[in-house]
Amino acid sequence: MLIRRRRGYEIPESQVTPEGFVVNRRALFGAGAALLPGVALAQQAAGVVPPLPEHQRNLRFRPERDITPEREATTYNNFYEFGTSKNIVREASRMPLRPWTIQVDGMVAKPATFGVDDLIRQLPIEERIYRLRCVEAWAMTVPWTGFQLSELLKLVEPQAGARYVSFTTASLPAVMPGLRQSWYPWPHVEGCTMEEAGNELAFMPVGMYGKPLQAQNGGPFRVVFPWKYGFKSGKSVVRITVTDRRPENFWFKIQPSEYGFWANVNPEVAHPRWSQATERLLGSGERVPTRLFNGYGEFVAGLYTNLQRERLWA
Ligand SMILES: Nc1nc2c(c(=O)[nH]1)N[C@H]1C(S)=C(S)[C@@H](COP(=O)(O)O)O[C@H]1N2
Ligand SMILES: [Mo]
Repeated sequence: MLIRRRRGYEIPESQVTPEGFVVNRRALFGAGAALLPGVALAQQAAGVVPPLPEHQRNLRFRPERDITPEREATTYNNFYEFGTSKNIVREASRMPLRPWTIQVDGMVAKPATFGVDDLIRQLPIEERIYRLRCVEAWAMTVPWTGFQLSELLKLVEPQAGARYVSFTTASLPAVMPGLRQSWYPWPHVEGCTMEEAGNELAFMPVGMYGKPLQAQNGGPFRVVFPWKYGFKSGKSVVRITVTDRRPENFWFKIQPSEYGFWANVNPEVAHPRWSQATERLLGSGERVPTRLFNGYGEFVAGLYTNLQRERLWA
């Protein structure tokens, strides 16, 4: 299925790019003109979020249930930087999404800082419908647009000996009231192993429902590990570090007895305070059985066969 460009969503009227300008900009892409960086920079300086380029849905990843209504998925959020309620859209909308850069560093041959729009242009983007399971036992099914994490890592060439990858969320005290809650170990850092990062499911969304990713869902750029509890899928990422040491993740620091490093979904391993056997679907409110690895075992079970002594499920 072809995702058509849509214009004028979710950004203030004053920032909507006039059609003529969009067409000109695309002509410039085609020509690979030297003017392009200047145009892109001018747009960024104005805080304009460009529409996503056309892209295809990848049918290899089958949701096996209905897509969550867009309204539900974009208004019921966990994003503690903006507050601990599920209703943080208004606060998050104050976060400027351009310019936005991602620093990729650590044990890589070619450390680099990328502008988010450069990545969108350089890397193959596609749509994937993934299930997302929060550790709190609600779940949604979302069409993400993005690229595979492995494609980004290829650009920086991880070195031999690299074992983990960490993802750091933006810390913007001026727009993130949650950062004042100083008992939380900001910034939000989550991580995975190199093998997990190389798995084809590890995805970096820059869009959702065919549109650029909004702030409340981790715009402009986040990570998603669909087989793990949602807290591993860090939002609004500004830094990706390749390292040989296991990152101490945000939720592990808050409550190590409840939230570990691996956090793979397993219906048979209860959270210390509630069962994980079933989950509530956003939208319909239906309760459905939770699936091992959130239903992605065929892709990821092999990552864990030699890790039986690790606390893989919480
Ligand atoms: N930076 C940051 N990333 C975060 C969180 C957060 O509070 N801060 N919450 C996590 C949790 S608990 C979940 S379930 C998902 C929710 O993503 P969604 O709001 O897009 O559904 O984001 C995860 N990523
Ligand atoms: Mo979550």
